[in-house]
Amino acid sequence: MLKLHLDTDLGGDIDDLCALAMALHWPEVELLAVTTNSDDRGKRAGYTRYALGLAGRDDIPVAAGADVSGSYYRVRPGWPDESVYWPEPVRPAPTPLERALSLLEDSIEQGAVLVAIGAFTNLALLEKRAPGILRRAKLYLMGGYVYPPRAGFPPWGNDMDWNVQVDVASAQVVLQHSSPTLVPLSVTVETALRRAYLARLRRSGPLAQLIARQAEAFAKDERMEARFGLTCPGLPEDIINFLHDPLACAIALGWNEGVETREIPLQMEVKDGWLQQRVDDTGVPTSVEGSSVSSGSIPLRAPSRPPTPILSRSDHLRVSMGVGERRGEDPHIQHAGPGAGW
Ligand SMILES: [Ca+2]
Repeated sequence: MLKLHLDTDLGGDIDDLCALAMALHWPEVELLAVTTNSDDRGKRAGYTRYALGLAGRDDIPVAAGADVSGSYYRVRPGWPDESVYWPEPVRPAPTPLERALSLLEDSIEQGAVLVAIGAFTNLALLEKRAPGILRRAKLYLMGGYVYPPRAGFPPWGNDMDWNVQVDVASAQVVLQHSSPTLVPLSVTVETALRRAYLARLRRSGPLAQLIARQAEAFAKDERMEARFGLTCPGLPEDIINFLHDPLACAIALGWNEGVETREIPLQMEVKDGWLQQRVDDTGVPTSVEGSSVSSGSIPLRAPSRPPTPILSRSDHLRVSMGVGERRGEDPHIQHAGPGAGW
């Protein structure tokens, strides 16, 4: 049984909810705990508990980690309208930060795969509390930006790498003190939650129905069918959202169809407050300007690191949000069969 820990910003972009549902239904996986980052007095933790409750999994510990009041973040994430996205008011579930860090630490010590699908604040705070721990973690990060998306997909740049750029200081700490596998935006933009899936989601379990509800609301708010479905030849016309976080989780859990993971020597630096990564075959340590670090202008020196595993495409990524084949199960990620349109 593979052990898993999710560190999430569930409650904003709906792909975290999809990732959670997928993880709960992935065969031979035990979800040890969920921690939230960029939380707001336990709001995300409350949403997470609510979602776990719909799946009958109140037994899984949830703790609220780094809070938006902590001045970690470039911007304060916005919140979708709770009365539209959730079927009833959801009670926040605040907990002490130390509780979240302890859950993370326990999961790492138990050998869990740790998947970070939000800002990396909690991981950086844990490294400060227990120096060296991240180096021992089986860590997968949804984020990083080395190559642009392929033609046919949104031509997003480094500034769209939310999980890194919303808290650059933490991303720096994590990348310097861990050996993560990066699942970058340039690959996750080749996934899609499609309107075609909604009918089946509505017929599935309570958690799938919540995803369907949120997907409909998200489609109205984000209008991705018009913005990307009609303009990006690589994407289905009925795209409601990308599945950044489910893909990161799937890769962490062993998914390898249509993708490959390559080891690339990366160096990073911060320019004008934005973290930039680049391939550096020399492997020479590079100074990193500390302009966005609380220590002010003290330059940080990146340690010499082994190459970073980074997800790439072997040919054509074929991952989609599907629903269970049997018994009205909640959704999991599944192979989009031959002939899939993207
Ligand atoms: Ca997320």
